[in-house]
Amino acid sequence: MSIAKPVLDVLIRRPQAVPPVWFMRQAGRYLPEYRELRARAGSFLDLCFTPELAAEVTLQPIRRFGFDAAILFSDILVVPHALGRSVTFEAGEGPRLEPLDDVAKLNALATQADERVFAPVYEALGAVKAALPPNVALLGFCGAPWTVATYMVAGRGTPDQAPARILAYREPEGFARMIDILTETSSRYLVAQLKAGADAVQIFDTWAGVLPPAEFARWAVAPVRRIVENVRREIPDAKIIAFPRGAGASLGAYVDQVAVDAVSIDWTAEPSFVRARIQNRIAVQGNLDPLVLLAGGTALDRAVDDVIESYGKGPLIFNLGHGILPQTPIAHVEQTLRRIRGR
Ligand code: 1CP
Repeated sequence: MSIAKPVLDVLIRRPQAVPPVWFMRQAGRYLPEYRELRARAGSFLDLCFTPELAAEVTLQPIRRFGFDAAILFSDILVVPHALGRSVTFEAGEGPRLEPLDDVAKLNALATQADERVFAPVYEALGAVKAALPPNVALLGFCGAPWTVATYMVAGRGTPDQAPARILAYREPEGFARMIDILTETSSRYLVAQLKAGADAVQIFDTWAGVLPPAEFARWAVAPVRRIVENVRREIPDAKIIAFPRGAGASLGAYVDQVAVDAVSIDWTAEPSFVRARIQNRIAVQGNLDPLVLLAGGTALDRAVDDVIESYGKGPLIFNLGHGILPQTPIAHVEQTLRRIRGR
């Protein structure tokens, strides 16, 4: 007899009495066991590409908190790495890439990823799958082409992704070539993650919300729509969550055009709009403010109750509106889980 995974039940639109819960970036620097292992691992990419270590870090928050989903420990920037771009992670400073900031570089970008780079990721998924409790879902992921492109162009995180936006206006054809390469590579990468044991995959479009409507349609909607189509051509019942952060009122059109099973929403979402326009069709995931989780206290209890009152009658996966912050006290995560689970 197979044991149900509540996250997968929600993805087929079966609301749960107690919503399943996981947190974006649940493996990471707020956990002492992560910091300890990270210090021993060498570079961040070594951690991502050593299957035993990536699997161990993936499992740490499951053991400590009993989340309902484990998300594979890796990063969205392994895709540019596999496309031959240099990617490093400086301690405390975030990622650094060799900027791809003119049309000659865009046109010289490799069309095919070095697939061998991904082998340890699939191995890590297999190891996590074997170790997970049967009710816990395993999530794979990739970055959406637009978000990955913003880091490839700027070579680092920027507040408003201006370098990529400017390049997309100036060199739309070269930019589209890069987006197409990322779309095809990411599609194959997600299919392979699902074949390696992921129960579902999430597509992170962290920077979707900086785009005006026409650019949002071209760079955020169209590529993710194609990824979903490509993945479902190979795996028709693939379960896919999208996180078009900051999409706001465009979320309705997004869900009409991108046939995902759930969207992850941020804390600025308006509940009546989301219920009427999104949750009537697909599951929602979200959307606690990571800052209220950090702040704690009665404000945290109230905010947890608000998410459940706003979305708990429909299909809901409880999550944050964006990643957990490194300064978040562990006691606040425990408080949140007690509040959700009523004990
Ligand atoms: O020193 C460290 O330990 C590095 C911190 C760190 C961690 C823990 C980075 C660098 N990446 C990760 C893991 C990671 N990244 C996961 C693991 C699974 C999980 O627990 O959720 C995932 C899903 C990501 C995805 C990711 N990486 C996104 C999309 C989601 C989001 O949070 O917006 C983005 C934008 C990145 C890029 C990235 N990698 C790392 C950092 C610090 C950043 C952000 C850079 C910036 O914008 O300044």
